Amino acid sequence: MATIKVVVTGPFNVGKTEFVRTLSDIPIVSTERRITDHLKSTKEETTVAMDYGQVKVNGDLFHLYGTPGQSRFDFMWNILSTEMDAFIVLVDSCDRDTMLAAKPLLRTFRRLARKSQAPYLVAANKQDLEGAWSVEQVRKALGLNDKVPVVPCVAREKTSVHNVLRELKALL
Ligand SMILES: Nc1nc2c(ncn2[C@@H]2O[C@H](COP(=O)(O)OP(=O)(O)OP(=O)(O)O)[C@@H](O)[C@H]2O)c(=O)[nH]1
Ligand SMILES: [Mg+2]
Repeated sequence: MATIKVVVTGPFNVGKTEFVRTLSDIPIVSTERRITDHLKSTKEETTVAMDYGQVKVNGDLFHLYGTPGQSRFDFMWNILSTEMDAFIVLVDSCDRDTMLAAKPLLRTFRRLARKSQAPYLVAANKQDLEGAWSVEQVRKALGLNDKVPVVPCVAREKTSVHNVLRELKALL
C-alpha cells in the first residue's frame, strides 16, 4: 500500500475545501473562519490554515491537504507542500479573476515542487455552472503546455473528484 500526500491548492473561493470534503472518506478537519474583510460579500467563511482529509483507493492511502486561498495566508503553502508527492491546482472555470490569480500561484508551486519533482494537474472546477470555460480555454488562459493535464471538475460530485484523483495518480 502506497501512502501519497496530495496538496489541493488554488486561489480564493475556487472550491478547494469542497473538493477535499467530497473526496475524503473521513469527516474533514477544516479551519474555516468567518470572513471579515472586503471578501465577505463573496461568502461567509474561508480557510485560514488548512483542510485535511483522506481517501483510500485500490489500497493506496491519499492524504489530502487543502491550502488557504487568500494570499495573506500564503505562509501555509511552504508548510503544507513539504514532502508532497503531487498537487492539484483548482480554478473556478466561471471566474476570470481566478485564472489571473492562479498564474503566480502556479509559479510558486512549481518552484516548491522542484526538489521533490511532484507532478501536478489543473482541475477546471465548477463545470456545472453556466458559462464555465472549457478545459481548452482554461489551458490557454493559464498559458499551460500540453504536458500539464487540465481536467474538468465539479467538486460537489464524488465521481468527478475521484476522476481528478485518478488522473493525478496516473502521473505518479
Ligand atoms: N456550483 C458549484 N459550486 C461549487 C463547486 N465547488 C465549490 N463550489 C462552491 O464554491 C464556494 C467556495 O467553495 P470553497 O470550497 O469554500 O472554496 P475554497 O477554495 O476552499 O475557498 P477559500 O478557502 O476561501 O479559498 C462554495 O459556495 C462552494 O459550495 C462546484 O463544483 N460547483
Ligand atoms: Mg477553503
